[in-house]
Amino acid sequence: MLKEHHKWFEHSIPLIASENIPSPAVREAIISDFGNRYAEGWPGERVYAGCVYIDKVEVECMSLAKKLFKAEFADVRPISGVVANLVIYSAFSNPGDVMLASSIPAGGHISHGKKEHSGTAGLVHGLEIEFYPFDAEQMTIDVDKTKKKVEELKAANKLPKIAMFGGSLFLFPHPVKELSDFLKSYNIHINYDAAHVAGLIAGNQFQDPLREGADTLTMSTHKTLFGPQGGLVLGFEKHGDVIKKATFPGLTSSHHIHHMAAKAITFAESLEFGKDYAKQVIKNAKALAEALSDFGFKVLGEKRGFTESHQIALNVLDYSDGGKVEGDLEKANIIVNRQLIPGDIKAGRNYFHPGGIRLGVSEITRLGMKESEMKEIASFIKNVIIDKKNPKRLVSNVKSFRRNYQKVQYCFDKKLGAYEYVKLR
Ligand code: DSN
Repeated sequence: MLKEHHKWFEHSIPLIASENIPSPAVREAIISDFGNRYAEGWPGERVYAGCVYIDKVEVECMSLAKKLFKAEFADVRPISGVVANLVIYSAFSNPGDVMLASSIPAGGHISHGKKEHSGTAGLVHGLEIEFYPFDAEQMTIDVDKTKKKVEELKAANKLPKIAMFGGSLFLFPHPVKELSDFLKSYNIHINYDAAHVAGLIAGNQFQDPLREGADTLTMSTHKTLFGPQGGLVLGFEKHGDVIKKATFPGLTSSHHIHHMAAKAITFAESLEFGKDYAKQVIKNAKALAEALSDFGFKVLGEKRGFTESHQIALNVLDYSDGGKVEGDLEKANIIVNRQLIPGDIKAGRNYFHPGGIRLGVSEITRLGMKESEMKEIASFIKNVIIDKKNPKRLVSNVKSFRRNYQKVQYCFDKKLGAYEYVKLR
C-alpha cells in the first residue's frame, strides 16, 4: 500500500493547501537514528544521556529558526501546529478564559475552536471562544467590528486573554498591524498561527506578524514551509521561560528528534531558496485563480484579486457541492479538499457537503511548476466540474502532464525523485 501510494502521488496533481513535499535531505533526517531517541528538556539540561549530537543539532536548529523569522526566541520542540497552539494556550491563559479566533467557515483552524465543535482550544484547554466578525467580501477579519466586539466583551466581563490570528482558509494577510495597539491596550496576548503561510513569511512575501505587533508566532513546519511534519513557537526572549515550560514538561515528552533535525535542514533550505519559492507560490496561486475565474468558476476574494497567499477558494454550488467535487477530482488524480465557506452554516450546509473547495499550490510549485502549468491545471479542473467529463478518462492526461515534474526544487540536493519509495532492505 505504501508503494501504491507513492506511485499514485507521482501521477497526481497534489493541491492540498496544508501539504508539501520535503527535500531528499529532510527525508534522510527523518529515517535517522534520532527518531529512536529521547532528549527531554532543553539542550544542555536534558534528563537523558546520549544527547551529545542531538544537542548540537537542536542548538543549530533554534539558531536557524531565529535567523529565518527574525525572532529573539525559538522553541523547535512542539511536534505539530496543534501542540504549538496548545503551548501558547497553556503559557498565556487559564481554562475558562476567553480567546478571540476565526470561525471555521471564516478560515479558523480546528485547534482554535470551541468545545462544542471539539476544537482544541475549547475541548483541551477549556477556553471560551468568541469569533472575530468577518468581512466575506474582503475575506478577512473586520477591524472596526472587532474593536466594537472587544469593548462589548469587556462590558460583559468577558475580556479576551488571547487574540488568535491566522488560520486554515487564508487568502489575505490578517489585520495584525491595524489591531495590535488596540488589543495591547487591553493587555490581550496576540498570537499569530502561521501554519499555512510560514513559508511565505520566511520568504518575506506575506505579512511580518512579529513586527506588526504579534507577541508570539506558532506554526506547523510542513505547509508553505516545506519541511517535515512538526511545530514551532517563536517570539521574544521575555516570554521564553513560560513557553519552554509549557512545551516540556507540559506538552511533550520526546519531541520527535528526527523531525527536529529535519526542521533544521528546512530552515537552511528556506534561508537559501525561500524567497524565490515564496514569490513563485504567490504568482502560481494568482495564475490558477485567474484561469479558474476565466473559465467561469466563482473564485472567492475576487474584489481583492482572489489571493495573496498559496490558496484559492472556489464556491462550487453552481455545479454540486464541495464533497462531491472533491470525490470527482480525486478520481482524476487531482487531490483537493472540500471547504466550509462563509454562508455555509447559515444555509444549513455541513462539513461533508460544504459550498466550497480549497486549492493550494505549495507542492506543485516545489515540483517546479510555473504560471503556464496553472492554466493546464485549471483546464483539468474545468473538465471535471463544469464539463462533467468522466474523471477516470482524464487520468492518463494528468499522468503525462506530471511526467516532467518529478524532482523537488528549491533545495540543495535533487538526486532522489520527489515521490521515490526508499527501500532500506
Ligand atoms: N487541517 C489542515 C489545514 O489547516 O488545512 C491542517 O491542520
